[in-house]
Amino acid sequence: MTVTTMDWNAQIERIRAAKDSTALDALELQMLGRKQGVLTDALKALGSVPPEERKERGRELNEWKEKIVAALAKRRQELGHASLSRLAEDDAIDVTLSLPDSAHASIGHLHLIPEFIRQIEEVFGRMGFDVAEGPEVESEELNFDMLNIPENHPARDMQDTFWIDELPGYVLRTHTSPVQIRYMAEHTPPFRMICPGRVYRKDADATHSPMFHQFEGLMVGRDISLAHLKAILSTALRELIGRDVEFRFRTGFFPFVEPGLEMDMLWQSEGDKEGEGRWLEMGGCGMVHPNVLSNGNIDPEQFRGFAFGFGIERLLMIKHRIKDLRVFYEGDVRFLGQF
Ligand code: FA5
Repeated sequence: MTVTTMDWNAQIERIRAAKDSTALDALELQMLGRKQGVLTDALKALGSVPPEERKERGRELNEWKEKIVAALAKRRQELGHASLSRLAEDDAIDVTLSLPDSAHASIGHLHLIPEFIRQIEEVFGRMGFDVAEGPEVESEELNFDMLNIPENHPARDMQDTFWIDELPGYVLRTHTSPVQIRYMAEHTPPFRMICPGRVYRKDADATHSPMFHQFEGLMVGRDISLAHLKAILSTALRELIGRDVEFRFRTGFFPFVEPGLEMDMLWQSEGDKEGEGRWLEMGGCGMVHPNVLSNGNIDPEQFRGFAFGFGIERLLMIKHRIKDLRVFYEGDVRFLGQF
């Protein structure tokens, strides 16, 4: 193979003129490719050059190879810089540009229910409560039986259950209390947990919604008493409402606690002229019934615990002085945007 000086200069010119890195890669392959590169072939062909010329030809070819490698590297760098500077131009963001109507360019935020759930998790989390979850389609067994509510017991009617025709034995959970059983079965006392979530009942008026939210609480240990329950609830609820709201405990019946209590908060909107206001029920609570501890594989001779279940919408009604909970679900941004 005869390789003239002119040939190599022309190749170097082609490298310098390469438009982009794809063209450059193709040139590199043509010249230095292991199988068909012209320079590689020329070096291989040195063997057939007469011995007296071989040394000189070899030196020459190696010089060209160095020049070609250097030209490729240089062009590659130039093209790299070119594409980076093009990127910088194309992607430039003008941070001073004002939006067409900046008054409406506000950033969204969470709906007040999930936001309140986060606060609940934070407040109880600081008191060492774990956050648990449970399914919304729940077995009748966990929603009722394991909670000491036997079949045909009137307590089943108290909760206006949605039954599922296609799935006998299952209901849309009427409360978050079945998560007590689920949690007890998987954890060894002492423990404390809360479980916020959606629940369902055939109920609809200004203070009742067919889908609403509750949060359950459960604390089990060797020496847990009603005093712990009251202390924890009073502290947490005051913090969640954000002001010193008036509340009261009164006795209440739930088959899964003994004794059982209900908690009400004074429901008085600003401007209410009624004077003494009204009490709105926030939730139920009490000492976990021994049968329920046994159903959760916990020995009631060794451990005691308290449980509570509160309505999230109801707490928000008190917190923001809202009279009708249906506004939570209407999706009216004039209402939601206030929080
Ligand atoms: C229960 O659901 C019990 N599981 C609570 C409990 C847990 C008691 C642990 C003892 C131990 P109740 O049915 O009262 O209880 O409901 C609890 C709260 O949910 C009510 O006080 C109320 O705040 C809220 N609530 C009930 N029904 C509705 C509804 N349809 N819409 C909005 N909130 C509701």
